[in-house]
Amino acid sequence: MAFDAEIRAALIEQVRRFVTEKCIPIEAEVGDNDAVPQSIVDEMKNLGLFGIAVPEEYGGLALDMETECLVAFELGHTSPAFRSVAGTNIGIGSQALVLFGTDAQKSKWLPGIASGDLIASFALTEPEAGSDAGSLTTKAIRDGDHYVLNGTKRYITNANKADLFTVMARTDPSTPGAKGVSAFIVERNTPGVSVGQPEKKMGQQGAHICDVIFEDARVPVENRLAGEGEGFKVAMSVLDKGRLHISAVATGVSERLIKEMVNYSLERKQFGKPIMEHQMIQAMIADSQAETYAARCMILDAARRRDAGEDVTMLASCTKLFATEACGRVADRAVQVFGGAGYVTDYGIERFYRDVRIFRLYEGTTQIQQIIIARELARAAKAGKL
Ligand code: COS
Repeated sequence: MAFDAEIRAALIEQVRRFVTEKCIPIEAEVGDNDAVPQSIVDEMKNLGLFGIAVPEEYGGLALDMETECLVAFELGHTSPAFRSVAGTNIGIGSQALVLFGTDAQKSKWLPGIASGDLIASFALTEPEAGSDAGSLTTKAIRDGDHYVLNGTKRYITNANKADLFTVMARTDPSTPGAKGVSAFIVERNTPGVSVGQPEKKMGQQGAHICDVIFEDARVPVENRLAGEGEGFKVAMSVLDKGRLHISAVATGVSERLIKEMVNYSLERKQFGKPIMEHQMIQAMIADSQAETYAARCMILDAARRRDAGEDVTMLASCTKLFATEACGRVADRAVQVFGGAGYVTDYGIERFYRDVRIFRLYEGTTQIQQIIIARELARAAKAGKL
């Protein structure tokens, strides 16, 4: 069911005002301090942002995917570190519970996730299992009414603030690949769970990624999501949705950078006139606008199809590939249009240039999206559905 149009417009307007009035003015400060102020986190809680993808009966706003993407476009209009504060609760940290949790599991954790009082993270990647997620080696061995977890997860967003993790671990070590994997909710305060120091990274200062280490961590059987051996499918379903969301965030950043380019080009004069009147500048801005518009249309189409119950695995990969690569090109052109100023910290463009680089990597690299698209096409052809 489509979200009520008036409520949607009011929500988008609220988020736009929050981004414009509260986030944009402190982008540099957040970058310098590598931290989003608590007052901003509190406002995000008040706006209900942590719970936009949680069902109403558990305290969330239950936005449909189209509306979630419209919100994500708005959040993309400022430094992506702000979005990241609630990002895992909106997306990969909560959705395994939303999609596969039992009523008891949902009642226990979703209200806290929706309010932002509990931070949820997604723990799939390992030191030796990145793109080849199905090769993960973290073990979860059944021992009575518990599973005993051992292993290390890597680059886990918001791990340093997380209260619970969706963890993919191998319940059947004798079965290699995706089939031996199960998914669990693991609480941070479980004995044997520890979190490493935040990594120093290229961009998105204010958002953090850390290792999560499991050493004989005993997790109750009732924390398992879906059946034994179904954890990889859980992870992939979560990523299908997450990839749409990230595409929308990246496209929001592209829109912001186009605005920056246009405003700067109207002010900046060279060869006796604003650089906006030079055709080579126009070309860079026009290409950025055309690509960003295309990304926006793709994302909304894929989101509507997901809302209508279609399988959007391939479309989510198409949007992730196109929107994040386009964003990379837009950020590169923004530096070019700003010239020397694009390279200087004060203007903030170089910060966006660094921030957007991760979009092409996380939740599946561009190359993984290409693999998924090609596989889905081949599968459809073999089934006579192409
Ligand atoms: N939804 C539901 N189930 C899915 C699925 C999806 N989108 N994609 C795959 N599956 C299922 C498959 O149907 C298969 O089950 P069956 O054997 O019962 O048919 C199982 O999962 C294994 O799938 P597949 O054979 O495609 O697995 P591969 O090991 O070949 O890997 C890729 C698949 C490469 C797509 C996967 O490893 C991937 O997405 N890697 C990137 C991981 C990633 O995004 N990491 C980012 C970090 S998390 S922020």
